[in-house]
Amino acid sequence: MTKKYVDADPYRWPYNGDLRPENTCIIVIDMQVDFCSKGGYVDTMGYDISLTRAPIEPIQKVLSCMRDQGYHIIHTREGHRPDLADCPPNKRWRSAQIGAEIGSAGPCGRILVRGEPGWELIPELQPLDGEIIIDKPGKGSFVGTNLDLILRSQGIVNIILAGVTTDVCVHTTMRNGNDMGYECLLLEDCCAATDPDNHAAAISMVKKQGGVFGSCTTSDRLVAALSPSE
Ligand code: C5J
Repeated sequence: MTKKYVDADPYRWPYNGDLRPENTCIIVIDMQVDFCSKGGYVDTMGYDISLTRAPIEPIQKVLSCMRDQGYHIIHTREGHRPDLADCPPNKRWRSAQIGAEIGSAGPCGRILVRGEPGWELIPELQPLDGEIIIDKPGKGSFVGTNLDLILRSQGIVNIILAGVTTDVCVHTTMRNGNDMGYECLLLEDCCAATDPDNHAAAISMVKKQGGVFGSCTTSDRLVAALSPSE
């Protein structure tokens, strides 16, 4: 096997140099209207959506490269059933405390409810035909979904992570994935949090202990590694 690595911190990724389109995916997490657009959940909570919109362009660049090379592309959406039967009461209560109750009507429809305009992926990052979409009721992408079964069935062992928010859904997915034995890479400029300090802290946490949850890089370094050499 010819080994291939992405220049990353704190270690070049993947650890074993087995980087191929067949065994590697990107998971673009929750780039939904509710997280990135005016009138959505994040905006209603009073956070600055310019932060969660910042990764759109770098993600587009990475997706274009990975699609060209035939890598697996997976998208996730956070959302609940219209009857909210899969929304834990404490999650609903917590969201009400901050003025954006899950299931309540807002400018983008019912907040974080499947099928509503706010739950849709943003127009700039629409999946292409054949790309997998995972609907998840929680922060992590593995709990309450068939993501692990899909990855194992497809022979995917390397996960590249992008999306929002770095400190919540992206981190939970990365931590769970790492514990399950997946080799994870966080794309720093393809993620964002509602607080820049939390974004920086979340990246710093990954890099501790020699890469306790995986490694970190940027869109440019990933594209340079994946692009065919002249
Ligand atoms: C949150 C997410 N922050 N996608 N969800 O509730 O990070």
